[in-house]
Amino acid sequence: IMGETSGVSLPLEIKEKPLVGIIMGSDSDLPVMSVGANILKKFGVPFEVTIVSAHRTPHRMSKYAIEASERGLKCIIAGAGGAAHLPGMVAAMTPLPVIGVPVKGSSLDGVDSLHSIVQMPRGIPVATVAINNSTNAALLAVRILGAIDHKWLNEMNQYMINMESEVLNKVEKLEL
Ligand code: RP5
Repeated sequence: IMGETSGVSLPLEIKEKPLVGIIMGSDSDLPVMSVGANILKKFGVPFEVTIVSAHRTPHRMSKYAIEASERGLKCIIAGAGGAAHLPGMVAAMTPLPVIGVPVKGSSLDGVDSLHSIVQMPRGIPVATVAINNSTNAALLAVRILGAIDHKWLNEMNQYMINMESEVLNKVEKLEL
C-alpha cells in the first residue's frame, strides 16, 4: 500500500524484491508501524507494507503467511492491537522468523496486545518487542538479515557506532 491512510503518509516501500514484510491488523496501526518502516528505509532494506487482519481477513492472512517464504521474504514484522492474534497466527503458517509489535489500543494501554503476542505456546515462537516499539522490530529484522548477509551486519555495526557517538557527544555537552 502506498499513499495516505489514517492521516499518516506511508514511507515509500522499497519494492524491489522485498526481504521484510511489514503487516498490521488495521490502518489504525499505521502511525506506530510506519516508524519501523522508516527505519528499514533508512537502512535501504527492501520491504513491503500492507494490512492483514487475523480476524477481519483470515483468508488473506493465511495466503500471505503461506506464500511469504516462496516470495523471498526473510522476515515478517507483524503489528496488532487488542486481541493481537496476527503475529502468532502468521508464525503458525510460515517457517520464517516473525517479530510481533504489540500496538497500544484505547482501553488497556497495550498490555492486552503485549500479552496476546508474547504468550505463545511452545513450538511457535514470535520475537516480541516492547509496546509500540516498531523501531526495535525493524532493527531486529536488520540483524536477522545480517545473519545471512554481511552487508546488513556492516550496516548494523555502523548504526551502533553512530548511536554510541551521539550519546557520548550529548554526555560531553552535559559535562561542559
Ligand atoms: C487490531 O484491532 C488492529 O491491529 C488494531 O490495533 C485494533 C483496532 O483496529 P481498528 O478497530 O482501529 O481497525 O486488529
